[in-house]
Amino acid sequence: MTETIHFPSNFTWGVATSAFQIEGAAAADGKGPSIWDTFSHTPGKIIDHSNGDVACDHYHRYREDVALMAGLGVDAYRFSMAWSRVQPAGKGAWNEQGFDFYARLLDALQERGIAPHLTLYHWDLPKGLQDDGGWMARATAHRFADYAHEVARRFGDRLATIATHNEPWCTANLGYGNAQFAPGVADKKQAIQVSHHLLLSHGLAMQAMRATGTRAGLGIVLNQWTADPATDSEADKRLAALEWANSIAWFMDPIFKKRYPELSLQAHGSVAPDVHAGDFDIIAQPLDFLGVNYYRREVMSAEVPPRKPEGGNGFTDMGWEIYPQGLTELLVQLKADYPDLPPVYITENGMAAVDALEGGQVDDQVRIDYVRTHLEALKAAMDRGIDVRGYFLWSLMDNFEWNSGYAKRFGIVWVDYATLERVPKASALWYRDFIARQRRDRRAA
Ligand code: IFM
Repeated sequence: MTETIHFPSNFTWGVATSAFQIEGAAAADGKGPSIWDTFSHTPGKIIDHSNGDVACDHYHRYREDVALMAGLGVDAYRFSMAWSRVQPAGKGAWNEQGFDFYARLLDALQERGIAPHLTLYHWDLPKGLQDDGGWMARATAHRFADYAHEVARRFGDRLATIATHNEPWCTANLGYGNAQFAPGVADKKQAIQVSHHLLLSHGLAMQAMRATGTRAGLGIVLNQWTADPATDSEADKRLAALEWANSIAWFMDPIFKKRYPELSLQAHGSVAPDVHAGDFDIIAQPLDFLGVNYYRREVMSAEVPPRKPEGGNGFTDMGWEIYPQGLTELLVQLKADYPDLPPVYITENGMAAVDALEGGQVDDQVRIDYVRTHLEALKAAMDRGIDVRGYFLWSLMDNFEWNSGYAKRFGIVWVDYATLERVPKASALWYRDFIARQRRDRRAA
C-alpha cells in the first residue's frame, strides 16, 4: 500500500509533457515548421488523421495549465522547447517572440514555486534542418549545440535541469528505422547512423551548455526497459541479451564507457555507424543526472510466432504489458552495468487508458493502480541503493500521442478536444493526495 511508502523528504514530484504534444499554435508568432508539422499533415501517417495545429492549445492556456499543476501540489514540471519556435529554421536568426513564450511560462511556474525541468529536443526538428539532411547530416549535431548554447545562455539560471534529448532511441528507430514517426524513413543503416549523430549532438550540446557556466543540472533522457527471455532456451536468452545491447547499452555505453557494445557491433555488421576519431570523447561528457523513461519490459522469444508476454497485470491501451517490477529490475541492472551511474530522475512513467468522461468525472482507477505499483517498484530500487531524485508522471494532460493522434489518452487531466476544457481525472486527485501525504508524513517524521 502506498500509505506505507516513504520517499526521501527532498524527493521531487512532478508531471511531464512535450512541446509538440500540447502547445498547438503551430505557426504563431514566427514559429517555423517542424518535421512533425509536415509528417502529421501527410495523409496516412496519423491513425486518427489529426495533427498538432491546436493540440491542447497550451501556448495560449499555459497559465491555466500551471494553475492545474499548482492544484496538484507538484514540485516540478518537465516540458520541452519547440526548437523551431525559438529558431524557425534551426539555424540562423533567433525568434524573440518564441523565447518570450518560454519566458512567460517560466514566470508562471516561478510564481507558483514549480521547478522547471527543460528538454531541448523532444522530436520536433525544424523542417529547415530536415531539408539539409536532418539527423543523417553530421552538421545537425553542431546546429543542436548552437541551439543548446543559446537556451542555456538565456535561461540557464532559471532552470532546475536541462536534458539534451528525449528518447533518442525513438528518434532513430521509429523516425528512421520503421517510418512510424517523423521524418518517416525506413532504413536500418540510416537509423544506426542517426543514433550516432544524436549521441554526438548530446555531447556537443553538453559542452556548449557547460561553457555558459549554467548551474542547471545537465543530462539526457533515455527510454529504457528490461529485456527478459520468454523461456529458458538459449535462443531466447541470446535474443534478450541482444535486445539489451541494441536498445539500452547502445545509448549508455558511449556515454559511460566510450564505446558501442560489441554484441551490437557484431550484429550490425556492415550497417555499423561511421564514427570519427574523438567522437566518444565528446559523447562521454559527465552527466549531472540520467533521465529514465519507463513504461514496460520487452519479452524476447525466438519461436515462430513469438511467445507473447503473459501480462499478469494486464496491458495498457497501447498494448504495452503492465510490469512494475521491471522498473526495479531495470534500475538495479543499470547500476550493476554502470557503477558510476549519476543520480536518476524517472522522467516519464504512466499509461494510456480507455478513459471516459461521465457526469463530469473520469474514473481511471486502472491508471491509479499503474502509478501506485510503479512507485512501489521505484521505492524498492531506491531501497537497494539506487540514487533516484524524482518522479515525473506522464502526462499532465491528454495530448497528441504521435502517430496515434488523440486516440490514446495518457493524461491525469482529461482534455475535451472540442472545447479544450481540462478536467482532472481520479488519478490526478489521487496523485495530489499522494504528494500531500508524502509531505505530511515528512513533517511528522
Ligand atoms: O507520449 C510519449 C512521449 O512523447 C515520449 N515517451 C513515451 C510517451 C508515451 O508514448
